[in-house]
Amino acid sequence: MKKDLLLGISAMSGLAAITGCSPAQKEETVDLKRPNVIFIYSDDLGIGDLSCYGATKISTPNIDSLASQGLQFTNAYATSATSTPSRYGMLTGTYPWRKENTGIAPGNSELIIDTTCVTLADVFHDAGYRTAAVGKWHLGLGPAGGTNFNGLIKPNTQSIGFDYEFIIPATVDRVPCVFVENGRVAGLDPSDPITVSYDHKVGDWPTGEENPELVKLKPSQGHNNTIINGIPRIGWMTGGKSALWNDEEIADVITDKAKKFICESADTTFFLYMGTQDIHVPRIPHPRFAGKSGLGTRGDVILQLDWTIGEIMHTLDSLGIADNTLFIFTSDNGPVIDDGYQDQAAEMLNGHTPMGIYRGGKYSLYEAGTRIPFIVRWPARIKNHGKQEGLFSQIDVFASMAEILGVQLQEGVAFDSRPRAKALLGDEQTDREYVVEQNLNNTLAIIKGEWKYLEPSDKPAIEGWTKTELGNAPKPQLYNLKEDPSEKNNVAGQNPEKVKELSALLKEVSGK
Ligand code: NG6
Ligand code: CA
Repeated sequence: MKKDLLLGISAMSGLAAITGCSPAQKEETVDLKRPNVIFIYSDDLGIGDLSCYGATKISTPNIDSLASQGLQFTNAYATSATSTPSRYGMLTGTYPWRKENTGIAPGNSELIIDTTCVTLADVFHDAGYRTAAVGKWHLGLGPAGGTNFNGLIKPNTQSIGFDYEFIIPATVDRVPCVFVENGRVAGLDPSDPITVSYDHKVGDWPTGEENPELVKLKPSQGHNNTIINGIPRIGWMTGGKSALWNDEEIADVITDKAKKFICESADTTFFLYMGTQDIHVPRIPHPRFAGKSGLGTRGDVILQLDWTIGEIMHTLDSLGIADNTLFIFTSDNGPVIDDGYQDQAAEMLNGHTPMGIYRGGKYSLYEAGTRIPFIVRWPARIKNHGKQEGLFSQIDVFASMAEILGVQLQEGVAFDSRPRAKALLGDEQTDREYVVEQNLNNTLAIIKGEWKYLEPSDKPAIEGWTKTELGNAPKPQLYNLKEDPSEKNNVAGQNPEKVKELSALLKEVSGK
């Protein structure tokens, strides 16, 4: 069934070239079962990085206004403390740790979502929406055995429900440093084919390891393979010179593609899944933002991210479709300060606290690893503006969307996702029954009510390259998040019954 539908998609998958948006507003029809949906994943953005969440050293006016026109979640979680698994969880509605190979993907990884899996994009596509993936992808492309970036890359996002794609294959610190549009590297000269390896050097382009004098941004950890635009990356590549991106322009390029997709789809109903490269390392702001935050490049790219959100909001306004567009803005995992480049992020913090009051950060099972900003705006539908304090997980976006659309999911589809549209849209302030979290080492935690249990792990407490406490410990940990949101006091010893209850629940959910 899915196969037939996909054949149908490929025939119409190419979007016609467009030169810009018609400013003419259309009469907006509000159908509360068919909103346009925009889901924007920022990268490594912390709950303390936005002024609407209390940051005082930086101002994010566009994201703040998105929040003030909708709902700002204070108790929302990504499934995982790194990118690939969180994205996998959101798009499949299944916890990533149920599947092998869902850890941080290299730039030549195969597509890790099975093409037979019904994804969130499939749900929208099958409901007649026009669907697109724009920006950071990081879920692999192509068949097992490594992506061939020359020619048509298949399977791609169009094999799992997206009509249009314009994507960064992995992360901006990983090769290949090119965009892929509808299965082909954008701007590739066939006479200069791309070779990529994550095992050994390919070609003769300089590397950070061999030619550190050629580097304009020095690594603090790793990041010493092929140098592209003066930045040493993870992995080696050669070829595809005409297709290489300019780091300063990535935000402009992907924002433009997203806007064009919205413009082109304004007459129909659309689902835009967008991953920003901001604020992942290397943090390279456009000159418009460089030096503007006073917090170094990490702050500058937060301003750039805020600009992107403003551009998308203005596009909706100019088309007169903001009212019936359900707009979700969030982050794939928590914040990190030094993530492998000497960009002075720590020295320039100036009192700014990306983690807020929370312990840990990206990679960690502690709160700052997965408790993320999460904002939902849908003017035609959300009437209770303000804070949503109920416990919420990105895993439930899938089933909640199906609920809004009135789509019945087949058994087994989005296995871990629960329909929570009432919480998502602020009709009620209720907690999810429980939320499961995952750190870099696949150690799990479970939150239920005010309690959080971290399963014991023999993995290291800190991996040498992160500086972040991962939350691994040989003994069980239990925190009362209401009394101790910063997870300072492990009260497992005083509460053996709670430990027993939550470890049993985690075992039941995870099957391990
Ligand atoms: C790590 C990288 C880090 C980042 C991360 C993935 C080093 C030392 N660190 O291995 O820089 O790329 O992977 O980040 O190489 S994520 O947000 O996409 O998951
Ligand atoms: Ca990330």
